[in-house]
Amino acid sequence: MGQPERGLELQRVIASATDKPHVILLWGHPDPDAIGAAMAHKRLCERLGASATIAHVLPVSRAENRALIKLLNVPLMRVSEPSDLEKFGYLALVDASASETSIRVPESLKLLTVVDHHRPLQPPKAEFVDIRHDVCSTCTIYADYAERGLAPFGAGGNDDSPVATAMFFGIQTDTDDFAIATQADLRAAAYLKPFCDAETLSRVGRRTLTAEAMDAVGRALNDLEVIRDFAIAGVGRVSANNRDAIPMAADFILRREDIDTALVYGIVEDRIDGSLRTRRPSVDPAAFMQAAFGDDSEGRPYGGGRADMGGFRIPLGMLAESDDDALLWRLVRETVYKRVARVVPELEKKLDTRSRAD
Ligand SMILES: [Mn+2]
Repeated sequence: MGQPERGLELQRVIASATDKPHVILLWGHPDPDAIGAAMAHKRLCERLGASATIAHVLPVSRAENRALIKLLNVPLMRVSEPSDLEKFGYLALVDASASETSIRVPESLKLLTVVDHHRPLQPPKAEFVDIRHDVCSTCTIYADYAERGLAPFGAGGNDDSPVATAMFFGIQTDTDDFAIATQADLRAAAYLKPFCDAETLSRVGRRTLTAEAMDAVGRALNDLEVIRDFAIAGVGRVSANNRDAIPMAADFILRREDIDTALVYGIVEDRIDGSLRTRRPSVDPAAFMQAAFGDDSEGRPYGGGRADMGGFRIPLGMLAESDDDALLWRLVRETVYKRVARVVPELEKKLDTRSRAD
């Protein structure tokens, strides 16, 4: 497999790039796996003599993730302009193989490392790339490096507890509380557990949600349309901070026993934001997204996905300036239904009956 050498190779690449500061730029809304892996990467950089900053563009949208960051004191830098990234020389990506699309990365920033468990759209061009498909979490890969001797936990009298705790929680959330964990994920969790802070773990594990997110889930249930084993639901408008109410509602709807694929969407700021969840092996979320929503004018797909989940973002453009939220929502729902009807044709009829009922 050559896996033992991967850690040595990563060590070599980081240790040969200590001349300029590193930035670990998180993709999308930071989730526990990305946060845990970023902390692991930052820890490695610092052990090897490089300075590293964890940065993100989009807000941390889930209450439980904000709690994780607060409880573990995770140092995060929010960036909004490309110039915010100019002081860094090296870029590290964790839990993603392409850099965040909502910001232009300065040319001077060199993509150094990519560690991920998702299938890449294009093979990333970085000095070090470790993409594994036999794990469900990026934190598993970083725990594997440590277990194989790259800055092992607990050695050297350092307090590794916040990093280990974040990594453990990252594995826990990306494996649906270990339900879909592979042997490698379970092994990594077992390796990290003795270094975790048990109280912090149980506090972040409470999975609190905001009142707004709960309301959004309620609206999704009200709007639920079921076609055989496919469900679609809209949540209306949600704030950027509560954007994760959309995947949360999709996860919840998927728990209904007669449904195996759920698509939930809503308006977030100036765009339509949606999440697809599926339990059915024959449904490929990326292909579903492509068939329904296609590409934007620059040829980039509106949506993407991995084996069991996918998402899409469609900018509303000038329509977003409309003051008539009810009208805007009707337009959004009609557009989404029409597009999804390319994959689930019966949806077109639902739209007809619905608009007549209006
Ligand atoms: Mn992940």
